[in-house]
Amino acid sequence: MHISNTDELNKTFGLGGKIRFITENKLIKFIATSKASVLEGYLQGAHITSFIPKDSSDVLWLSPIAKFEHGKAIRGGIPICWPWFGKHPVDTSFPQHGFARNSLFEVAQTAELNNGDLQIILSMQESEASLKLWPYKFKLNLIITFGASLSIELKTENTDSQTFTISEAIHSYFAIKDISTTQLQGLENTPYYDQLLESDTRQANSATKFDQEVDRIYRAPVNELFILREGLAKTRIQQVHGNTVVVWNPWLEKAKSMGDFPDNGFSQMLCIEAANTRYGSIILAPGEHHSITQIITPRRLAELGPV
Ligand code: TA6
Repeated sequence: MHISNTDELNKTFGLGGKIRFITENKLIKFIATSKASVLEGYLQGAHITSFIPKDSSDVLWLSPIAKFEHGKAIRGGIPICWPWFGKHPVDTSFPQHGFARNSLFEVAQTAELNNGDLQIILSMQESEASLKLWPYKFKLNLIITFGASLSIELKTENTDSQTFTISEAIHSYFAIKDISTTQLQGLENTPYYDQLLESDTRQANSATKFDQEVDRIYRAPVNELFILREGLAKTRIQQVHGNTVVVWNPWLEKAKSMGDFPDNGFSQMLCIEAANTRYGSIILAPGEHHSITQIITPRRLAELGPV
C-alpha cells in the first residue's frame, strides 16, 4: 500500500502518535518514540538518520551538511547498500553501492512489541527505474526494531523466475567523540582486504586504532565489536548472516573531496558496516530469501563496563 500523504501515514501507521510522519527537507520523515529511545529516518532510501537512547546522545553521526534530495543518498546515519556493495561489478557508471539508498520505500507495517520496542517495516520492489539498473524482480524489506537497542534487518526476497546474486551493506555511521582516542575491539587477528592498498592483510592482535584514512573489508563472519572511548566500551555492534565487516574513516583529504561531508567531520565519525561483499555475495534462487542484520546496543543497556 503506497501512501505518500503524511496524514494518511499517521492515521494508518502512527501507533497512536508513537510514530509521527512529517515532511522535512521535502522528504517524508518518521520520528518514532519508544519507551527507551527516539529513532528518526526517511522513506527515501529507508534511511535511518538518528538513534537517541533516553538521557543519552545520538549513537549515529549525520553530516551537518548532508543533502536531502529525492534520489540522492543522505550522508550519515545508516545508508543501505543494495543490490551491490561498492562499484557496480560490470558498469562503473551505475550508482556506487546500488540503488536502494536512492529509492523511495513505502511503509509496509508498524507495531509496538510486547517488550515496548517499536518495529517499522519499510519495503520496496522492482520498478521501471530499478529494472534498467538490475534486471530482476525482488522484494526488499528493512525491518527496524528498536527500544534500548537498534536492530536493522535487511531482507531480500527473489520474486523473479531467475537466480540472482547480491552484495550488500548496512552502512552505519557511528558518532564518536574523537577518532584519535577511539578504538574498535573485536577484529583482532582478523584477515581483511585493504581497499586503499588493494591488498590482503591481517589485523594485529590488538584493537583497531585510527590515525589515517581506513577502508577495510574484514572477513569476520562471527563477531562482536565494541567501540571503545578511552578504554571504556561505549557501543556493542553485532551482526547476523553478514560474512564481512567494513570499517571506514575517510580522514581529512577524502573528507575534503566530499561536498556533503565537513572537512573535519572525520574526527567525529566511524563507519562500521555489516556486509556481504564480493568475499561471499549471496545467491538467491527464485522464491528464496536472505536477511543480514546489524544490532547496535549502546553502553547503558549493554552493561558494558571498562575493558
Ligand atoms: O564503506 C566504505 C566505502 O565503500 C568507501 O570506499 C567509501 O566510498 C564509502 O563507502 C562511502 O561511499 P559513498 O558512495 O557513500 O560516498
